[in-house]
Amino acid sequence: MSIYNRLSDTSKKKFVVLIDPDKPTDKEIIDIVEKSKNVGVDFFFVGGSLLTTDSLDHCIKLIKEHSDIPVLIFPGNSLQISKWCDGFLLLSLISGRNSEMLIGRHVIAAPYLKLYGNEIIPTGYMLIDGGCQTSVSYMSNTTPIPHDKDDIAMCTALAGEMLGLKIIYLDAGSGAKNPVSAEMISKVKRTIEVPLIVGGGINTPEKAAIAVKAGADIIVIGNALEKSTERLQEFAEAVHNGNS
Ligand code: 1GP
Repeated sequence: MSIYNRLSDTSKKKFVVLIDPDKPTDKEIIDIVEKSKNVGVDFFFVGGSLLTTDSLDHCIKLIKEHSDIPVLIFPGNSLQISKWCDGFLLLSLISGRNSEMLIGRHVIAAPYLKLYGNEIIPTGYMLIDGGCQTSVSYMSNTTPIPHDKDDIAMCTALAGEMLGLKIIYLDAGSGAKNPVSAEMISKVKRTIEVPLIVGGGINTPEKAAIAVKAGADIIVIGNALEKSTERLQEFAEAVHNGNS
């Protein structure tokens, strides 16, 4: 089954663990991978707004040595490409108006992605204000959609879908103070037919449950699990218990 078919099976809510390859040691990566297998994590996303080491390939290979959970690159820039991943979220940052993030970087990355034969997931990536400046909004030089402007988010997601993007990702940014609101998630979900990923600032299982209940199909957790894996199982249950 293709990665996209798995992502778009919306009958089952998906739990994604985001790993920033720069941060953890090998031992920490193996630890979270082993624990992830036990609790039924559906995918790993790997990437970061700014990588300062040449760790992407190594991180992906290490994850794959220890599990069969698919690994998707969630790229922070066009250098974050690897032939070892199972899929690649080709992000068009549709909440912003920076042409480099809408198409420019993609032109540079496209021949390498073709060469590596990665499965490409064309993704409408939308940054939502999470109450603080995040690395991704700074690095992408884009302004997030205001937290309470549900109508702008709905129309942006709809336009992304109409342009042919296969999945929409609402992201408050890693470490956001406030996650995307339940109201916005639910309105965007009702507006589009493609699967909806939600992440950024979901730092408790309770917040994950709220996002799932509001209509998120796929939940991404990064920061909270970097700090501690203690609540990994609770996160998994919060997401998977939302299955319809
Ligand atoms: C960020 O959606 C991801 O792009 C995850 O965010 O690190 O805050 O969980 P957190």
